[in-house]
Amino acid sequence: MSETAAQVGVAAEAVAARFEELYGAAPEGVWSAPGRVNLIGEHTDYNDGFVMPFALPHATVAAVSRRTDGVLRLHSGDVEGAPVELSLDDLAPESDRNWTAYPAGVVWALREAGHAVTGADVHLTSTVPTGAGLSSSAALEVVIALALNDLYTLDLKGWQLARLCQRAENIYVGAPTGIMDQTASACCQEGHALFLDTRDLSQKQIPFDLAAEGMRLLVVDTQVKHSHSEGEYGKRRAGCEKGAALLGVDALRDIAYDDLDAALARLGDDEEEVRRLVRHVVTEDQRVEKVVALLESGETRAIGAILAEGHASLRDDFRISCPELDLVVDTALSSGALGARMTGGGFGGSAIVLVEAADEDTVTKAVEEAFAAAGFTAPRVFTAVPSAGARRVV
Ligand code: GAF
Repeated sequence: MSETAAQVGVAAEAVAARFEELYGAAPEGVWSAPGRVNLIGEHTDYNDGFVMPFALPHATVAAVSRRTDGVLRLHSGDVEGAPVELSLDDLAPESDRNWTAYPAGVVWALREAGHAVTGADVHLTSTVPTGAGLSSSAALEVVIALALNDLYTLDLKGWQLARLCQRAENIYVGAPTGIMDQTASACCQEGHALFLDTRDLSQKQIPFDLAAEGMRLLVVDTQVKHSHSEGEYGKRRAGCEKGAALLGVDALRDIAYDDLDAALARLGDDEEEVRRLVRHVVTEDQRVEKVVALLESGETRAIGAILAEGHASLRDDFRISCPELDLVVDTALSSGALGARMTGGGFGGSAIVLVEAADEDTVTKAVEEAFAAAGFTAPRVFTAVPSAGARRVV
């Protein structure tokens, strides 16, 4: 058993025991859904483009039982207080600003899609850091969707659960996110990165075992918190949609890289912001395809330069970086990293750093020292190992 599987096993026992204390009977089962990092392909998912996330060992673990009386009881071991009790008939979009909106939103989305979910008792806990750009929200949604899929024998596939979870997040929570995070949590596989076409959700599992090749991927959580229900994410999305409309395509994915210059020239002088957004999305899709090709031909070290290009594009064209993320990337690159970039939605959160295993400590120390010298909160650094997607653990 891998270390990760052992950790989830331990968490599952504790979560089941706490469920029994809270609700007076053992749960019908325990499920786990991971957070993710995105290797490359940022802000491409709501443009029908390509992404390449992999699952983290950090996960949300939930003990769940069915109810038949139209009641949903939700409890988190990470939040003070008694279970929150909701009536399924009262669930309504944007009615809840707490963590409970995510699981309640999934139940709402399932019922709205016609699935006969009649209630549930839930106790959960998570090791996915919140607000760190590592998809704690998706892990919370997907673990509930998978548990209810199994318990109510809905027979939905991972990608279908991801779509329902995205709907919960977009409509119920009110955050206009794409489909990457939920699909990553539902569909990733241990030892692989997921090459996902977000237009039709076709997928390819790409072997991604850096340890075997003498490398590491560090995640640097800058501790700068962010939230996608705040306005900047939505503004970027609206800007991309405007770009697609001005260029007469369904989505920016439809602009071929070779046609980019001509497309940019067609945008008016007063569309400088849209021009930058379009350039990021079209070049980022191409970076994903380049990374896939390099990994498939065994040239893993060469992806480092593409990660760094991706960061520059997110910083200068998409304008969603921040001083802490830039400091991680600049320091990592100047202290010997093969590549580095911000990951996730931006405006804070985490960066990833590709290093030779032998350079891991030097690069980590350089980043920590640079943060101290800049007067920033100390970052949290860990090594990311591509881990399993959502699954039943008990
Ligand atoms: C966030 C969103 F939830 C994703 O859908 C995606 O757009 C990402 O930001 C940026 O690539 O994680």
